[in-house]
Amino acid sequence: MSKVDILLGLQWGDEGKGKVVDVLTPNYSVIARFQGGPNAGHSLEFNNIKHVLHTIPSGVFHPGCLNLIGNGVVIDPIILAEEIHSLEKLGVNLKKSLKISKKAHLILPSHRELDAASEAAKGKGKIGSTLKGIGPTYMDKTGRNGLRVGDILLPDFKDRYNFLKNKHKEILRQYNYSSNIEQHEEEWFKGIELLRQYDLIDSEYEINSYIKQGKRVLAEGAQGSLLDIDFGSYPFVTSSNTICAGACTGLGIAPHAVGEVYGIFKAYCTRVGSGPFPTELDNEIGEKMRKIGVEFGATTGRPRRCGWLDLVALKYAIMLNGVTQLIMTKPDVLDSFETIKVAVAYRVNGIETDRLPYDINTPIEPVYKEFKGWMTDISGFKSDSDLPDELMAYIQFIEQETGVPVRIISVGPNRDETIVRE
Ligand code: 2SA
Ligand code: MG
Repeated sequence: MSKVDILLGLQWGDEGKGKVVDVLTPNYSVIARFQGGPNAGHSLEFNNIKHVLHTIPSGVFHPGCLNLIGNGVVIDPIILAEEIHSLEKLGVNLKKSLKISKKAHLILPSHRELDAASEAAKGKGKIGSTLKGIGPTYMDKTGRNGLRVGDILLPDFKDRYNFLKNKHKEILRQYNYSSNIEQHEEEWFKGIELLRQYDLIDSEYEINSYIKQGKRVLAEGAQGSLLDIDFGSYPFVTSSNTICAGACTGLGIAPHAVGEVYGIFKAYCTRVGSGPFPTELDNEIGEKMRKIGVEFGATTGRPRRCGWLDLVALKYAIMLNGVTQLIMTKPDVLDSFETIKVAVAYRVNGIETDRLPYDINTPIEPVYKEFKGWMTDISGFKSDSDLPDELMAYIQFIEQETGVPVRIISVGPNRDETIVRE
């Protein structure tokens, strides 16, 4: 028997999961996605070429590794087909290395329209969704109306599709939203044809048999813990459980089958989309982080909001996930910052607290601890013994506060810019 290790983001996404999964893949036989869909943008870089994955797990660049899209994922056949084609151009053959759960739900062109209509209707209160149809697809899943990947094998699939589309059209009419669903249908059905050529499986059986055979499985999270549908700053969240528990429901594994939980966080914070961000720096310091860290949405290109590391939120995410090992990314972005701040508590209504308030409209004043910046280019460093003392002091403080060791430090986007600590 083996265990399933889980790697997930501890902030608002974009912590660098794609890169780290790609680095860890040689230790695993299977990489599995368990939630989210093409809202995700997982960036990987090697040989100085950047690759962005949306639906396909980040193990694809390692021959021999099996990539599984679990039942908890939502799939847009158009985007999946684009991803498959661009990977094929790079010589990656997915026919053998990609398997897809029959129970994963399908994003219809009308789901995307509904996402746009819902956001438009919200005006200033919009979620800032990626407009990929994620929310409406999960709504149909829990509302028991959805179409699943396995349905494409049924003789009446087209009828089911039309039934759901017409339902959506009715809702769009109520929104008074003029949509153009039919324009995307031809491409969507082409994507469905492509899907048919892949191994569509009962992934819960498959993954449990891998565990029995002692194969090593890594579950790859998308978005971040603070965007979790239950524990994020609702309603400014995504529509799936991004935390560790989501891997159990999104893959069909028992809690006791979970092994290590790798929690990945940036040395600072970013958030794309609306919602509270207590340590946000809406000034030249935040601008500097965005510029050096190239903080733009990997899916939408939107500029990401930037701010200092928030230990209150980080500890919350560590608690929810039972993180056993921490992975820190992008400290190199802070190489030229003379002072670095970390929020160690919040002041809410004049009272200091180490908890996130229930009401997201509650004004939060972060209580900061200041660190001296290292003012050194760390990008070429290969071992933690080379790292400047000021950075080590920063890391040790985080370890002390969270009680979890920082095992990996990523000092650049490339595969080889990774320090694994003993
Ligand atoms: P959605 O589309 O319904 O899931 O949006 C709901 C909220 O979740 C946020 N969200 C994300 N936040 C960070 N990164 C994501 N992936 C892309 C990236 C985002 C992009 O890697 O950069 O390109 O803009 C992601 N996906 C969803 C979203 O911003 C909403 O706040
Ligand atoms: Mg991303």
